[in-house]
Amino acid sequence: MPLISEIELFEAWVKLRSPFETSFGRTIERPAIIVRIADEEGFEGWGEVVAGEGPWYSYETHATAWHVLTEYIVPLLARSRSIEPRSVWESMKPVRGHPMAKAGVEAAAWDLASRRAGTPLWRMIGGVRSRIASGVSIGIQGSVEETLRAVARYLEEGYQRVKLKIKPGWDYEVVSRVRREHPDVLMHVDANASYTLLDAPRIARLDDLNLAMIEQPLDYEDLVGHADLQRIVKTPICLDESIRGLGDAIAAYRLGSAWYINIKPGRVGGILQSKAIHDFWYGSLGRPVWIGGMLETGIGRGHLVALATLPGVLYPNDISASDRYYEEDIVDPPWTLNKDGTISAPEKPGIGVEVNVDLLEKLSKKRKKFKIA
Ligand code: OSB
Ligand code: MG
Repeated sequence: MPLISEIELFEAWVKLRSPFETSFGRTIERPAIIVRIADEEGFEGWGEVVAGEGPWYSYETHATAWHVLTEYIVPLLARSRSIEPRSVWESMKPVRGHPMAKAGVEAAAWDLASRRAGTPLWRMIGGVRSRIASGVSIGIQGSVEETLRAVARYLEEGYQRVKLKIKPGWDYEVVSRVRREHPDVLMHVDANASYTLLDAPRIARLDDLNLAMIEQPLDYEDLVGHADLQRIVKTPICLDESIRGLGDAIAAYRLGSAWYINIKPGRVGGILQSKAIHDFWYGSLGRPVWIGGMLETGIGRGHLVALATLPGVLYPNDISASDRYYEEDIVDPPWTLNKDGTISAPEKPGIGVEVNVDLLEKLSKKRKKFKIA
């Protein structure tokens, strides 16, 4: 097996087509640290670090990820030099935490491994479907009318389900209006940890609205609170921020904190950890999972598409087409939505799309190449 010969990091800044607002803030332009790993035979693989500009969704930021990657993770990989995704994961173990930084590197190793094998990544990790169900996550808008317009537009495009971002003061009124306009649409809400248990009666009003789930209503550290809330609220709870690894998934099950889990490789440290959670939640418990998103560029989206082909991914994902996020994506071809509201898992090797390196370089404010020998 050839060894790692180069690791390259790009700090790209990508502009969203429209601002994305959640309970924790508004994003217009976001950093995307892109990781490229090359081996001695000239094969390469790409990954994306989903850490945000500030420590709002998680404690990681693009700056902490850059620091941990350049000072600690790259030196560890330079010592082991193995291109095998499992060894890459093992060699990063001395670094505690920082799952987004690790996931970006592990993702590049998976892309590399599947390009070398001439296999689509989704087949290599055990995927079972060649089209994945696509949903759309709709940020907090300026008004109910704007929300209704956004929902109508995305449904027109064919998305299979909508998720509305909510927060205290922006919840029942807007969601009930959307429900009235679209009585049969598959729909859920995401609070991004903005409520407390004291809001339980307010959250329980949502039970009238036939929502598939309520995503992360309470604090990310509060598994017990979610279990208490689930005894009051009938709509199934889905955990996002709270699930940082398999241990959290097991605890959430034991406590009864959630019926669903959304899996984001960046949040849990990569594809192997994502698979472990999938295998527990679906394989052992028989409960569905779905794949969440972090407004990834087409590179990170490629890994999400691959994960969404796993057998237990049985609810539409936060994986939308490139044009839902960006005027111009950094991959070729861009991700597109089929008429039936699916995205096709490519038959090409790796994540199945090529990186537009010229555009990536143009968008990058920082760039660092490590020759490994
Ligand atoms: O909570 O799911 C979330 C985006 C950034 C940070 C957190 C979340 C989101 C989304 C967007 O909901 C999902 C997507 O990439 O389409
Ligand atoms: Mg979420």
